Amino acid sequence: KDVEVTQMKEKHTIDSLKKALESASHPPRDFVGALKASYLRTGFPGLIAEVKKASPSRGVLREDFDPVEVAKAYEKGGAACLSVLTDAKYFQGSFENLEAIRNAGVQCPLLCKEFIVDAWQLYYARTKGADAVLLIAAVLPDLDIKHMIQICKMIGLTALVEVHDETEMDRMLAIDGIQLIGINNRNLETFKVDISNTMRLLEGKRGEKIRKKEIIVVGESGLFTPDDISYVQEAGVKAILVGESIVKQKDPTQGIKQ
Ligand code: IGP
Repeated sequence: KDVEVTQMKEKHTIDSLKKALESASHPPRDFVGALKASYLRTGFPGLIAEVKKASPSRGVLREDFDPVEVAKAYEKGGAACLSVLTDAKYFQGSFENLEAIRNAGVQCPLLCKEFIVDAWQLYYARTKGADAVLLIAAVLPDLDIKHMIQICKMIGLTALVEVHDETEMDRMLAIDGIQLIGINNRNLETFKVDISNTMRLLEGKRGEKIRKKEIIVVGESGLFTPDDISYVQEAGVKAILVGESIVKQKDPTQGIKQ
C-alpha cells in the first residue's frame, strides 16, 4: 500500500487535492446521522451495505458485478449508507467505482473502504466523493489515528475506526473525538469470523464507556441471518456493515434473508 500511495502522490499532489476540495461540488453527507435516523425509524441497526466484488477469503463474490447497479439496489432495498471497496489488490475495487456511484445519483452517504496508511489518502478519498473513511486500529498507531481524525474533521469526512480485540478497543476508547467504532468479527490473520467477538468487546466497563461517550458501534463482517443481527443488536450495536451475504444475492434489494 505504501508503494501504491507514493506513486499516486506523485500524480496528485496534496496541494492539487486541497484546491480540488475547495471547489468540491459535493458537500459531505451525514454518515452518522443517516445511521441514527435509520435506527430510530426501523428499530433495527442501520445498514451499511458493502459494494464488494471479491475478497481474499472468498474470491469473486459475483460474476456479473456492476458497482453502480449493486449500489442502486442497496439504496432501493433500504440501506442507510454504502461502503465501497476501493482497494484493487485484495478486493478488486477502485476509486472509479466510488466516483461512479457518487455520480450516479445515489443519495446514501458513502464510506471509502481502503487501507489508509497515509493522511494523503484522506484528501484523495474526499475528492473522489467519499463521506466517510475506515481507520484500522490494527495498522495505525494512536498518534496517526488522532492526526487523521483531526484531518477528517477539517475536510468533512466521518471516520469509522475499526477494532478487532480488547486491546484495540481500549486504545480507541482513550482517544477523544471518535463517533463511530466498528467491531470486526473477522480475524485479519486467519480470516475466520466469530460474531461473539462483538458481544465480548461490548461487555462490562467497555460497554458503559461507549454509552457514556455516545459512540455508535458498528457490527462488521460475518453477518448472514436475521438471528445474527438480533444477536449483535442485543450486544449493543446500532449499525451493521454487511458485504458477502447481500452482494451475492440474486436481487440485492432484498437485504438479509433467512
Ligand atoms: C463486510 P462481510 O463478511 O459481510 O462480507 O464483511 C465487511 O465487514 C468487510 O468487508 C471488512 C473489510 C474490512 C474489508 C471489514 N473490515 C477492512 C476490507 C478492509
